[in-house]
Amino acid sequence: MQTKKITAVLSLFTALGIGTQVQAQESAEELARQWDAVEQGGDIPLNANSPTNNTWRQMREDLGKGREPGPINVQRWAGNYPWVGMPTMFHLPVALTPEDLAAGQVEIAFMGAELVGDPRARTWGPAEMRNPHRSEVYHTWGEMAMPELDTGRTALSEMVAVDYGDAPIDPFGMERSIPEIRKMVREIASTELANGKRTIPFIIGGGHALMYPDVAGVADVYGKGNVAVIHFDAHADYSTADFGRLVTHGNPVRRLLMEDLVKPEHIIQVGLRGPTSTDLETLDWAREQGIRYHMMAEVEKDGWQKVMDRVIKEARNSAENIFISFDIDVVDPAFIPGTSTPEPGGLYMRETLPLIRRLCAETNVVGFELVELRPDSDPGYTTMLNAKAITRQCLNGLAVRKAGITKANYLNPVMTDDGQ
Ligand SMILES: [Mn+2]
Repeated sequence: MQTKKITAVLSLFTALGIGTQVQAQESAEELARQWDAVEQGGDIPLNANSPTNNTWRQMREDLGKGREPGPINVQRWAGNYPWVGMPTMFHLPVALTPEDLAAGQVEIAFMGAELVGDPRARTWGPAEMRNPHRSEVYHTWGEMAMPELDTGRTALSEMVAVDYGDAPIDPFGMERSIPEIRKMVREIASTELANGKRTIPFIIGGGHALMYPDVAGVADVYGKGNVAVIHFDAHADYSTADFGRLVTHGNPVRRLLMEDLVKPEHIIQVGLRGPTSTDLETLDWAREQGIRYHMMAEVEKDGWQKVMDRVIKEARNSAENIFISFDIDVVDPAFIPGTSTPEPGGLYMRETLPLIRRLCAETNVVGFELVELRPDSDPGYTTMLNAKAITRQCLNGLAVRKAGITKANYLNPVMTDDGQ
């Protein structure tokens, strides 16, 4: 019995390509020579013979086997608080295959992408988004879903949303993960719905190098130059200091432009104030390109309302499709200590929420990412509380749009006036 079990486990490992493969024996001298190449300025070799070389991206082949396609509700109880049950994004049902997305006519698919590859941690973001804590736990899916008290909409009841799981991530470097993330985003965005729209990927990160595969994956579907990026960030993210990397968390904007995936005039930046990846020279470059930016100095000079109106107007006059790239460090560190590059003097939550809601209600958002979460330096849980509120505000805006409300800056009259 025991032997039978072990044999079964071993054959499973063989099927997955794990462990049982005999590694080609290389001599100590040959192995040492790999370092010589690096010492002489060469590239870092990967060991293609390693039995675990590809396990992180080896997809299970039985994801849809033996069941009808469609979202799977993994919660046992029809109505309960999300600290009871399986942790998924907002307690949502899960989907595992493109067939699930199509069969369920899924409008929003959450996806985690814990992209690493930088010495300062940006880890646990997707896991913490699924982790129910404190007051935001009341915001859930199912019978216990509650409305937002500004629009009165209950997005997760009015729209079909799922947790699509995480992108495959090479835990020791990011170059190999990036094409895999792009593929998964493309897979979500390719799903055609009966209403003529497509599933909107909501990506939770992970470092901001994600902007490259996330926007590229959406542009693969909607076409090069057909997607505008509303980029919330303390930093401009067009650094030239890439240390030889194809893309880093400091330069995804530059990379998207280099590959003509996005037109410079379709980059609209909000909240810049940090000197890393931004200086007078890089701003000169951005102005020459035609990039639009709204720094905190502009907010100081003109006030938030004017800047917010400019962003909405520019977004509406840009490409037909909008991608929101939200680097959590755009918000003041008072509200979000849990990020790796905090910059004081940022947006308040009271400023952030209406702009996110309005963009998602008043423009055609086809993708959303929330990146640079670092919950291990979030002692008061404010970062995750606010990250979830920002995400919910976009869902809220999408529900307003779905309800056919076209009024600019819509707020439910009951919420803004007690009628007395
Ligand atoms: Mn960034």
